[in-house]
Amino acid sequence: MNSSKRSGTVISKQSARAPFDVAHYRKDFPILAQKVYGKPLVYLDNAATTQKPQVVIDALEQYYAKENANIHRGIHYLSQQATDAYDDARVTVQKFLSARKPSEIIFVRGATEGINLVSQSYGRTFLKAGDEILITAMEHHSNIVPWQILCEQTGAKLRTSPINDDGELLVNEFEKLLNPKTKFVSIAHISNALGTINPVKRLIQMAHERRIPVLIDGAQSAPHMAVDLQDLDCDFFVFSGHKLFGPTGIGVLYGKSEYLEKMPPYQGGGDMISAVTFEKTLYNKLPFKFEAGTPHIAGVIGLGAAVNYVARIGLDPIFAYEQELLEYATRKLSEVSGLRIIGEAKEKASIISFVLADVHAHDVGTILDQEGIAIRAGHHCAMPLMERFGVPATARASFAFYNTKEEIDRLVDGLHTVLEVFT
Ligand code: C6P
Repeated sequence: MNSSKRSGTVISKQSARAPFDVAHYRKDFPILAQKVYGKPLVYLDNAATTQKPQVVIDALEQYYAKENANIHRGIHYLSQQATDAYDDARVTVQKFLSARKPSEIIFVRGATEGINLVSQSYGRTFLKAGDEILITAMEHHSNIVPWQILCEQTGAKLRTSPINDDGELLVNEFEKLLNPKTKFVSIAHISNALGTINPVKRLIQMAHERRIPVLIDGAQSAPHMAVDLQDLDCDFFVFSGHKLFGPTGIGVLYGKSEYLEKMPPYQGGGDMISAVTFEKTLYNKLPFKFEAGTPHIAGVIGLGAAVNYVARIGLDPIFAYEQELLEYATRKLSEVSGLRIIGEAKEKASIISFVLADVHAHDVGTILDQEGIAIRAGHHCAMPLMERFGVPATARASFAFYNTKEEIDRLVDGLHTVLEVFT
């Protein structure tokens, strides 16, 4: 999978073939140069959160050292500076995702808050008892629980589209589940626990043929592949800044303005109003209607810096390089005795979940940690998915564009150490 148009992603052959200067990019991330327990850090927990390049750290420092002020309120110099930087970041994100207008970009705390906003604002307004919400069997808890809460509140019903043993969505089953009662579809672009890339463009088309709105959870896609929202044509899209080399506590909800205009505010407070009396409040226009209170200004500015940084490298070369890492790691890990990869979809992002003989995933993670290797072990906030595969937990290595094949070799050596300890 190194060229062509897929799932709303355009991979340019030319840029995908250019040599990827990983040694150069690694220098942008100060944290990667450190040692853990006296050993060079190997950071393979990028699906949980990614490391921050110096430009992002500098942007945060610059804001607090030179520009700190509240936005959209002050008439003084600093407030203007902060407001400009905040508003510029919105345009940066809009262009990054190819959204139609900046006002369709709402800053939220992260993917989780974005989904909760849609479920509460759209869902509570437009769904009723007997309606159905369709998700998939590979969703993160953030794309399950908000819909369950909505179901409790409205009497709507949550349906789940099944997957096969490789961790691929059964598209025919998905289509069969779409019926006149289906009033909302919410799907992960990429599974955080399996790495599966869902054919979201096709799924969105299927839902749209039945006039059903679709939310795409882009927490794992936006940092690793080019996303063109106009091409995808989803109605909502969410991602988290901290997985995209930006700060924690900031993320994005994209919504088509025709939906956002019809939706009531999620929270009330400052900045989301145009006029308030004790009798009635008139709400502000988009996007401010959904940004009540003083936002995470530094976070937004930091996210803007992260997006600019990633866009300069290019998502197509990043995706192509990460595919190389995925192929290499899949081959090397498959050679480790007793290792079983969970999630072998044909279309995969650079995430590998596995179980190692009968060693508990937490023990795998703990011993690798002693070797300076950071992975994640557990249910990855996808407990129903673990149940589907009959495992309580997996170990998960997830790669970013600053990882190297040498680091994968270190992971494999670390797994042999685990086996020596436990057998
Ligand atoms: N997955 C992982 O280690 P927040 O916490 O709001 O930034 O992102 C939530 C979320 C939503 N959807 C998907 C597909 C995700 O992967 C995540 C976060 C992390 O896999 C933390 S559990």
